[in-house]
Amino acid sequence: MAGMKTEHKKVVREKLSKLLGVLEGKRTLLIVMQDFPDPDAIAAAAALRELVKSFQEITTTLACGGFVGRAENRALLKYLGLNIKSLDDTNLDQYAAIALVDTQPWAGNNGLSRKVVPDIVIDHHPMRPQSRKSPFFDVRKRYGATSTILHEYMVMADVPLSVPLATALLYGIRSDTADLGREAVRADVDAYLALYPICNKRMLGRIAMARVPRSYFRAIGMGLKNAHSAGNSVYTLLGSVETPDIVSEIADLLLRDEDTTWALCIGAYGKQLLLSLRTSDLQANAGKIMSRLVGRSGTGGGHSVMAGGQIPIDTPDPEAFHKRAHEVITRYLRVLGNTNCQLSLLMGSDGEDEEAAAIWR
Ligand SMILES: [Mn+2]
Repeated sequence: MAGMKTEHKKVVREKLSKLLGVLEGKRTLLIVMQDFPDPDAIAAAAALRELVKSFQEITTTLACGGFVGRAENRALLKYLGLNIKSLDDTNLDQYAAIALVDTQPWAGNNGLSRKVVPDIVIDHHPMRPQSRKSPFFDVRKRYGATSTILHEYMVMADVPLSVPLATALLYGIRSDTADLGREAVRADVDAYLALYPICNKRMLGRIAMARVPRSYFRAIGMGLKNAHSAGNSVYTLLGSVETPDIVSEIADLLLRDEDTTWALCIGAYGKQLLLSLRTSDLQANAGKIMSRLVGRSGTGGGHSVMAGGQIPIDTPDPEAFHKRAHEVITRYLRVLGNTNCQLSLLMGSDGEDEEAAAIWR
C-alpha cells in the first residue's frame, strides 16, 4: 500500500465502503468460485470472508460447482482449514447475499445459474456486461490476480492478515502471474512484497511441492505423447481427465518448448471438453482466440497470454469428444495460420501416431 497512489487509494476506499454497504444488515454470504478453483480464487474467497467478518456478524460459506482437484490446491485448502461446499447441494435462497470471486456471471467456468444476479463480483478477467447488473462489482482486467484486489481491501480496511491468509494470497498471486513474470502489474508486485515477510515460507514450499496421485503422471505422459507441433503452435489431447486443472498445467508445460509460441491442451471432463490456451506472444489476445475456438456452443475467454474454455458435449461418448476436439484443433491451426505447416509429434515420431478415439474413454 505504501506505493499506492493517492488517487488509487481513494478508489479502493470507495470500493471498500460500497462493498460493505451492499452487505450491510446481511447475516449470510455465499462466496462462489470457479468450478475448479485455483489458488487465486481460493485465496481471494478466504480473504473476502475474513474481510467481511471483521466488519459484521455474518456467516460465510464457500462454494463451487466442481471440486478442488489439484494436489497443491488441496494442500492450500487444508492449510487454511477451509471447507468448500458443492454448489449443487446449496440452496441459494438461504443466503442473504452471493459473491462471485475470480470469475464473473455467465463466464461459463462457474456453476452459478445465469438467472442469479450476484450481489458482489470481484475479478480480474475482462469485464463481462452481466457483471454490471450486480450491486457491487470490482473488475480489474489489468491485475494479475484477484488476490491483489482483496489484499488492497484488507490493507485499506486495516484488517490484520493471519499467516495462513497472507501465505494463501501470496501463493494466489504467484500462481496466477507465474511468479510475477506473466501479466503482473505494479499492484501485484506491491502486494507480493507486502505479503512476503508475513507468509510462511516453509508452508509455501510444501504446498507448491504437494505430493500428487499417479493419475497426474499418467496425464503428463499422455499430454506429452499426444503433443503435436505445427509451425509456431503445439497442441495435445489428454482424453478424459480426473482433475480438470491438469489441462491448464499441461498447456503451461508445452509452452516451455523453445520453438513454440502457442500451446493448446484439450481434455474431457464430465460432459465437457475443456480447453486451455497459452502463448508467449505478449502482443497476442489469447482470450479472443479462445472465443473463436469454442465457437457458439461453448464458453471461454481469458487474458492476453492465457485463456480457458469449455464446450458442452450432448452425448459424451469417446467418438463425440474426439470429433469435437479435432474440430477445435482444425480451427486452432487455421486461426494461427498453421494449417499448411508440417505436422509432427513434439517428442519425435517413430512412425506410429498412437492417438486414437480410445483415449476419451
Ligand atoms: Mn485469478
